[in-house]
Amino acid sequence: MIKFYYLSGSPFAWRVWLALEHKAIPYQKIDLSFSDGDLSAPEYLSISPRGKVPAIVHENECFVESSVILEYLDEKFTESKNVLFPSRTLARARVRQLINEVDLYLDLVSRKLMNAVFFTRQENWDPLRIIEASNRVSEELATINRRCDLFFGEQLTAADFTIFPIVKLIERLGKLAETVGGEVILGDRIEKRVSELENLPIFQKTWPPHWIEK
Ligand SMILES: N[C@@H](CCC(=O)N[C@@H](CS)C(=O)NCC(=O)O)C(=O)O
Repeated sequence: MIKFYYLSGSPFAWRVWLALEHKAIPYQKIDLSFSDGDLSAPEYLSISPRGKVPAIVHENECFVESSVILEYLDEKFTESKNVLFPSRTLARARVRQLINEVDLYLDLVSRKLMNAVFFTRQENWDPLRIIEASNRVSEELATINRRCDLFFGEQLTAADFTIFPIVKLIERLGKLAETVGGEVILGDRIEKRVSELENLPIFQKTWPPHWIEK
């Protein structure tokens, strides 16, 4: 059975959890704690050399990088009727494009906002830094929002499992940013897609346990 190394609140780990559930792949979820030092424990570093989540172990092989894990799961577990990557070349390229938009651009700016509000003590918050980071996040979201029709269709794909977790995290960051005048704009199409996904059972089931409200 797949061992799935998970950290609550990580959008990348959430992506893999959604994929496992969507494809109904049996797995054992191992909850790691950042504050307990689980990610830097030698045992975990032998699985995930950079001490990052998610990671999976399957058939004695270790896999890291959430987008690679999704591709692996899709290619390995072909008996599931639910695919993560469409078989048509064009549709598959567009799913990969969305993943790259998130991993190479949106993630970068959302980390700036996360550092400014989550990882800075509130008494040291710099409103200008927070507003600037909020604007950068909004700009990146706008480039995705404009092309939503290319990325999302009738079927759930890896594109949905990629956008949903990071948008949910950004919403939380945005609420904090608002308190000092920052504003994160998700975009109408992203907002619509995310709200449609939110009520589906797998999204509810995989909600980060430490996020109290749903
Ligand atoms: N590109 C990686 C990103 C993984 C990542 O940055 N994970 C964060 C949690 S969201 C992490 O493990 N951070 C701990 C650390 O860097 O020490 C992926 O897609 O899996």
